[in-house]
Amino acid sequence: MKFYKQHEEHRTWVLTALDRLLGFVRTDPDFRADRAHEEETIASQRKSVEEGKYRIVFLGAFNVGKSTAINAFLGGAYLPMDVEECTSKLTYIERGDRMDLRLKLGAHVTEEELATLRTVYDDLPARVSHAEGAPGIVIAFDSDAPAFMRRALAPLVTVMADEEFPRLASLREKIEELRLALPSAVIEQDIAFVDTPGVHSISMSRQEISYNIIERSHLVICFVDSGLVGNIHDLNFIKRIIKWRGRRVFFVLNKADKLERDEIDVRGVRGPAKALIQTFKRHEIPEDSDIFFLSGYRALRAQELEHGHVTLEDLLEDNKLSVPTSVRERLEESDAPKAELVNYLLVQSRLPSLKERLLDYLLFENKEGAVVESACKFLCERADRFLAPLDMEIRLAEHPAEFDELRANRESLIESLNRVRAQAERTLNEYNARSKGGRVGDEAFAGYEAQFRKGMCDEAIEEHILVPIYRWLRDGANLRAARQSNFATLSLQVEHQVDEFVSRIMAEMNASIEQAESMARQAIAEQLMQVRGIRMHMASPAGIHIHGIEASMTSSYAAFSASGALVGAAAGATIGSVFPGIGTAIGAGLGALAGVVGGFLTRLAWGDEKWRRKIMPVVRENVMNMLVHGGKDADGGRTTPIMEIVIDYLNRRANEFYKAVQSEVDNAISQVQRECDDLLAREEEIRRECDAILARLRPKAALLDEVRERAAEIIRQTAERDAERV
Ligand SMILES: Nc1nc2c(ncn2[C@@H]2O[C@H](COP(=O)(O)OP(=O)(O)OP(=O)(O)O)[C@@H](O)[C@H]2O)c(=O)[nH]1
Ligand SMILES: [Mg+2]
Repeated sequence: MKFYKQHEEHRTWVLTALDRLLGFVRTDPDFRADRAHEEETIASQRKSVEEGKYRIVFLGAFNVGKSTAINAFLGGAYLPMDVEECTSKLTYIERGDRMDLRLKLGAHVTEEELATLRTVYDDLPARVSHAEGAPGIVIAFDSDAPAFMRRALAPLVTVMADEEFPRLASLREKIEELRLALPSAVIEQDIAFVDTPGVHSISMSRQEISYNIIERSHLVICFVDSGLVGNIHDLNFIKRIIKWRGRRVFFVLNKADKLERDEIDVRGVRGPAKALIQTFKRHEIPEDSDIFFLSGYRALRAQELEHGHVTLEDLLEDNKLSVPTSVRERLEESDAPKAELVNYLLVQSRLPSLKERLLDYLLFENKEGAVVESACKFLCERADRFLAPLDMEIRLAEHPAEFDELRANRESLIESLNRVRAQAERTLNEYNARSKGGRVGDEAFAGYEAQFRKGMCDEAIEEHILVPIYRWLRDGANLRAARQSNFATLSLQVEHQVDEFVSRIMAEMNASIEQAESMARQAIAEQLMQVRGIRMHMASPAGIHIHGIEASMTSSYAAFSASGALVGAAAGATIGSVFPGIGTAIGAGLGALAGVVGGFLTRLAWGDEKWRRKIMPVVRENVMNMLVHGGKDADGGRTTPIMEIVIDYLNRRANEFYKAVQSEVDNAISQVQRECDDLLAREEEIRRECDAILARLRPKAALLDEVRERAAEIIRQTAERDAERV
């Protein structure tokens, strides 16, 4: 009975689990298989669990006590019993919501037959109606009392009905089988009893019984009158049943109340059991068949008393029960004689042990009928099958390949980008050192300005301009020619010297600038190539689809080549625009020189040496003004010295080159950076998508997993229990 409780629990769970599965299959968008088909399979599985009955067929000669024993199992006299041959129809007894009786008919019932039945049932609290669908009649009861059912059955299933209810003969003819539904307190959930007419009965052939009933049943209980074991009729028939697919047969030696105490011996050492086993031997029936003694009558009466269908006095007066005097005396002294009698009769009847063995066998040994277990296998298999695609999706969402690839890719790009950025910074710093002064490795650079200032220092001016002029003036012819030309030739000579001097310094400067810029240009070009490499890598990481990458690549190539040109233009254009300024400055400076020297000196009649001494300071002052300090123009305004112009140019050139290069690098890098940001955004998008998928799928998967695990657990438990038994 402990097992039965467990079985009931499992059964309830299986029904709920099937409903859950059905709900998933029916409506869930994440169910990925043939909906209609699965729905049908689950529904039919559910139906078989719901209706899953272990059918126990009661077989045996007429009058052996089959109907009485079933009544005893039910705890009330629902089925008619008689001292004469009684049952004439196959009758199923199952559990239902309330008491009713359904007749399955071979042909439609006539209104006349129905009317007759209603008349016969006149004094019963029962309503007679047509069954839905196939031909049949439903008799619904307003009360559960066994007597009402018994009385309703009497005109339909008994042999004597032919005499007592001849008007219902045509209806009886049509009855193929009867189904009794009894309320839940009376009968176990998964059990159906099948009452059959005595094997001798003419109303049903053995053939019919074997094909229609035995095949659809799980246990056959063969009833033998314990007083008549010697002449069991249908042993060949019984033998066939046992051999037939190994159908289990219990032998019940009934009416054990008529036996002497020492005759009741299941081991078969003496009494009817011994006789039965000998008969088995003769007929080659396996001797391990279970043999029980039973007094169905005692069991029934005990329960009738317990349920108040009869009184204590009724039973004490029942001769068939033959309650011994010792028991009667005990009852007289008892505080609860009713309970005591019930208990005494039940124990004597041996019904409880038969019932226990019977449920035990049906629910746990009888594999063919193990509806719950097979439903568990079904649940396990289906849950697993439905779970597989969800699991797969969950795994993908937990570790999306695309996501990992994107991230790894992005991280490596950022790394290379940072490397390029550092290289570019180093290059620009080197350029700064070369142009503004500083160190590059072991090498020290003065910078453009310092280099230029050094080239144009006083000593250099002295050496390269003033000394040659002085030397030129030493030539008397030159001096005279200068005086005669109002110093125009001197002016020309100074112009020539200044021009040569400035040009030489500028050529040196240009060489330095060219070197610094070309080194920077080359290094930066390499770094930009790396950036381009990064971008190209971005465009085609394996298996990743980044929308719009093609378009952005194209535009970036365009930007790259355009800005490459820009670097060159920035450097070249400034030089061109500054050199004419130097020319103007020289021209303006020398123009002033000629005027000044002429204005002071033309009228004096000095000797050559004196002339030279007077001229040289003026030349010097003007050259210095022109180159270094700045002089006065014709309107008295200050002229900008060449030094300032060139230094200004050099600084502007260095700054502009630096800026142009830096902005190109920045552009290229920030373009890549933006694309990395896009990748990051895509990663986050994927992450969000995955999170949404996980949030949606995980509860469903958990549900399926729970069904699968619990079903597997039940299967395991069952297997363990079976192993234990062996
Ligand atoms: N003494 C005694 N009599 C019993 C017992 N069981 C049944 N009987 C009686 O035996 C007779 C036949 O009982 P039924 O239950 O109608 O027998 P059955 O096997 O259903 O008979 P059919 O329906 O004709 O096949 C009735 O008078 C019962 O009271 C029992 O355990 N002990
Ligand atoms: Mg009967």
